[in-house]
Amino acid sequence: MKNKSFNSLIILILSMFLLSVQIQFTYSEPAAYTYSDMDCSDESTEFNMGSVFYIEINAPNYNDNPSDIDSFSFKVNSTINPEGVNGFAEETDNNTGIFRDCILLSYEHSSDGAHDLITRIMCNRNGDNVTIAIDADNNGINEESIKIKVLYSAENNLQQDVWNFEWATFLPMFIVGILIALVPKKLIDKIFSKIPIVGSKFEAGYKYIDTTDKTVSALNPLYFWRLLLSDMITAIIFFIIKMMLLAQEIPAEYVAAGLQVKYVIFYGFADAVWSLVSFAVGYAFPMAAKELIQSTNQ
Ligand SMILES: [Ca+2]
Ligand SMILES: [Ca+2]
Repeated sequence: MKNKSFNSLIILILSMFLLSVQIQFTYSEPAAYTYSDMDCSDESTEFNMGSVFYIEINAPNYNDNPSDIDSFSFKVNSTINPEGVNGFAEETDNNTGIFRDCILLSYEHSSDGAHDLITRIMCNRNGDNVTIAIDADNNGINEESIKIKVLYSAENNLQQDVWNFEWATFLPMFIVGILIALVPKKLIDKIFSKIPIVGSKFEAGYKYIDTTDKTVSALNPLYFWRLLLSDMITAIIFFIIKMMLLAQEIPAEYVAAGLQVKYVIFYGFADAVWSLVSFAVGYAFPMAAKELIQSTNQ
């Protein structure tokens, strides 16, 4: 009995020793892992298109200065951007030898990382593969290579499409705004006096219309319940946007993802906002300039 417990004690001491050796071994070896969270606790190598992920690199060889934060760069590329960019790994504290960076799977462009600047790698929105190559022991040769699977994300693609500014929709409305602002007031009055919807008085400025307003609700319950220009211009904007919405086609990827309704609402709303903004700028700018010239002449 005594012998048995002695053996157990020996095994316990031996396993503790082995465990400590194991831990030390893991820490001194250069290694890199990717995570979905900022604290680097949720390890993963698959991330949604458009999202951000985090990388932690154990690289004691780059800890040149024990009383300051060190940094080094590594390489990131995707299949549509094979030349890639430089990631920027920054030490977590003065003397840890552990470095971190944050990488964005970008829709628009790739750009190098730097202190306080995120590393961006452009990816294929329908799914891509990213490779991260690291010279973790600082001997001039990359030995750590992490393969990241970039997952197709209908929701992120949708958001990208909705809030991305496009000159193609902004410019035509901007030009229409300028043209209408330049038409003489008398002519505008004459042309639009016959439209019975909302009066015939032509005024520059803004107007708030209540959502309970029956006329406006009947015109378009979805897009125009807030900020509107003058009575006449409101009617014009409404008709133009209505035509644009009807002409829109829902991309196949959203239909496949079952996002038709969401897509129409979000895209339609964003489109209406862009159109209204561009029209308002295009309309207000020549009017303001005209007033300014008149007031300086007086
Ligand atoms: Ca350091
Ligand atoms: Ca190396």
